[in-house]
Amino acid sequence: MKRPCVLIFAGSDPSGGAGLQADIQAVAAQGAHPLTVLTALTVQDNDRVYSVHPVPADLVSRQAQALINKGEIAAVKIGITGNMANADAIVEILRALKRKQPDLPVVLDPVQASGHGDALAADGPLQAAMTLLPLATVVLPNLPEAMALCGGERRMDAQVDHLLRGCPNVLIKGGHGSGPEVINSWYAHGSQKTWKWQRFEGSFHGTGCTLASALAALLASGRSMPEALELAQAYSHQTIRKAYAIAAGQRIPDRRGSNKESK
Ligand code: PXL
Repeated sequence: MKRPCVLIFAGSDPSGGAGLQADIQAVAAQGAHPLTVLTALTVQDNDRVYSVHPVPADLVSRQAQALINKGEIAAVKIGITGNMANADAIVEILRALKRKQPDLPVVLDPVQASGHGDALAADGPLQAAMTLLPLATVVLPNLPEAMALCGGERRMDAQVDHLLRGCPNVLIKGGHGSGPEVINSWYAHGSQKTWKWQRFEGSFHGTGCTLASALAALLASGRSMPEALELAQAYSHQTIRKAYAIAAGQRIPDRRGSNKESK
C-alpha cells in the first residue's frame, strides 16, 4: 500500500535526539514516510551545539526537486534551514509546490536556538522563519520564539493577532514556561483551543521536532487540523514520558510506537 510522504527540511543532529533524526522517527511512528532534505550538518551532543554547517542552497533545491519530480508530497515540515540562502531556496520550492497543490499542509517549526540557547543557524534564523511564515499552514513557536517573531511583543493576544496575519494556524507552546502544566494554545481565525499537559521533570532533546513532525504526518494522512494537533500532542507527550538517557544531560524522547500506549 502507498504511504503519504512528508517532505522534511531539517538539519542533522548526530546525537540522534533532535533535527532530521527525530523527524524521521516521528513521521514513521505516525504511519507516513519521511522524504528528507538535509539543510545543515551540526556538530552536537545531546546537550550542546558546537557548530552549524549549512548545505549549499542549490543542493537543498536539488534534493527536494528530485523527490518532487518522482512522487506526490502530502505535507511539508520545516525545521532549521541553516541560513537565509537555504530559507530562500525553500520558499521557491514551496511556491512551486503550492501552485499545483494550494491546500498542501506546511508545518513550520520556527527554531531560533537549541534548548540551551546555542545557535542553530549560520545567519538570520529570525529572518528565515519570517520569510517562510506566509507559506506555512501552521507555525509552532514556543514562548520566546513567539515573542521574537513579533518584534519583542510580550502580550500573547497581540502575538497571536500578528502571527495570524502571516499564517492561518498558530500553536503557541508553553514548554519553556514554568509550573506543573505545559499549556499549548491553538489559534485560527474563528477557532481556539487550549491543551494542558503534565510537565515532566528534567530537560529533553528534540521535543519541538517531535511535535512538528508528528503533526505534519497526521496532516499528510488527511486528519483535520484540530484532530492532528490533538493526536500529535498526545504522541509527543507520551514520547517525553518514556524518554530515556544516552549520556548525562538532556534525555531523548522515545518516539517508537504509535499514538497508543506502548510498553
Ligand atoms: O529542536 C530544534 C532543533 C532542530 N534542528 C536541529 C537541532 C535542534 C535542537 O537541538 O539540533 C538540527
